[in-house]
Amino acid sequence: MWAALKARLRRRETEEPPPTAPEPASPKTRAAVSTPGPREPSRAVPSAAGEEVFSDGLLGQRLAESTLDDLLDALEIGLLESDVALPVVERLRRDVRKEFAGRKLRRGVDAEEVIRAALERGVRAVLAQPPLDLARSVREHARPYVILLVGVNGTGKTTTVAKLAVWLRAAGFSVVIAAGDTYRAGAIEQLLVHGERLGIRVIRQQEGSDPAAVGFDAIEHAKAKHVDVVLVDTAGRQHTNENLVEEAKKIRRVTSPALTLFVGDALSGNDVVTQARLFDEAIGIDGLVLTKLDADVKGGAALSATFVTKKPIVFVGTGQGYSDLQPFDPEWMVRRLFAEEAAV
Ligand SMILES: Nc1nc2c(ncn2[C@@H]2O[C@H](COP(=O)(O)OP(=O)(O)O)[C@@H](O)[C@H]2O)c(=O)[nH]1
Ligand SMILES: [Mg+2]
Repeated sequence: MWAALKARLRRRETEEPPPTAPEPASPKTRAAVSTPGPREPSRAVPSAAGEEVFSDGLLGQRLAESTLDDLLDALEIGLLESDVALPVVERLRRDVRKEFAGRKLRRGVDAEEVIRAALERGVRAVLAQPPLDLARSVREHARPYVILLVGVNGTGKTTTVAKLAVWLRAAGFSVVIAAGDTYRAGAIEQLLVHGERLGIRVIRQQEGSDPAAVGFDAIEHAKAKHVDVVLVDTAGRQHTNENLVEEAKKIRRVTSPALTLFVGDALSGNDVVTQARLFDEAIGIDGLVLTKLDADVKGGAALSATFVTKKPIVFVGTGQGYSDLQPFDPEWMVRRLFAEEAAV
């Protein structure tokens, strides 16, 4: 995210030199403008560090409101382009504005760094939902601990069920899987393959059967065999699909999950935010799993989904392998978002 934002802020500087610079540009600056440095020809004002957003003329001066607005507009567009949803953009914009309010930029203070620091603080605050420690939650809960995974088609629910099974087993828990996507024979088959590879029991019925009944069977099995955790896969559903939403409500009612996780694909950008909110309204979710972060250069979707739903990100999917699932660490996310170069 930061790498793209930085590029946008610098582009803005090149395209629109501040019209109301309160000091005349120094001869050095003018010379730099007319003969751009050979290494960075697109930069209007190469500085010693090659990093400033503003020309020397602005340093040591209170920022003109119009310049600040310009800058915040560029920032806003950059954030939107990084899949950061509008309510988050507005909040971050306020954070950065506050940082600049009435402030004099001293010579040698890099405005870009000021923006970066304000944004980083804002992002940390956005990500600071009370975290959910799954291993602890399972340990403290009655048996079996039921986890229901919901989301639209293709976001990675079934893959996440398999990854979660591996993660839970490594944490010392026994696991059974309910093949609750009874819509397609392929979905049941997909889980059976995972189950076989991993040596994990998959409870299923035939295609077209009632997924709530499959969940119920799996829970009965877990009770009889003292299995710690039941993972319930479900069919992908659009929040607009009334029947499937009703069905999901029924699965929820019958299985009374300790944890309902919304699985969202980070690559679907702002859609993931809308989906998460609507799933929360329709079914009720406790947390988020964001998948395909390995392929997501923008990074804003994760930020937005947790801000809008006020639910913690519990896990992130970072690949197609069984071990490509990590408990969410906000600092990891901050490092990723503010990497100087795009992560992917
Ligand atoms: N790169 C990447 N691909 C993933 C990740 N999670 C799932 N996928 C892929 O996304 C596709 C859809 O996954 P699936 O679990 O079938 O989605 P479902 O329809 O929600 O059950 C599959 O090709 C998965 O391998 C992830 O974290 N990273
Ligand atoms: Mg599936």
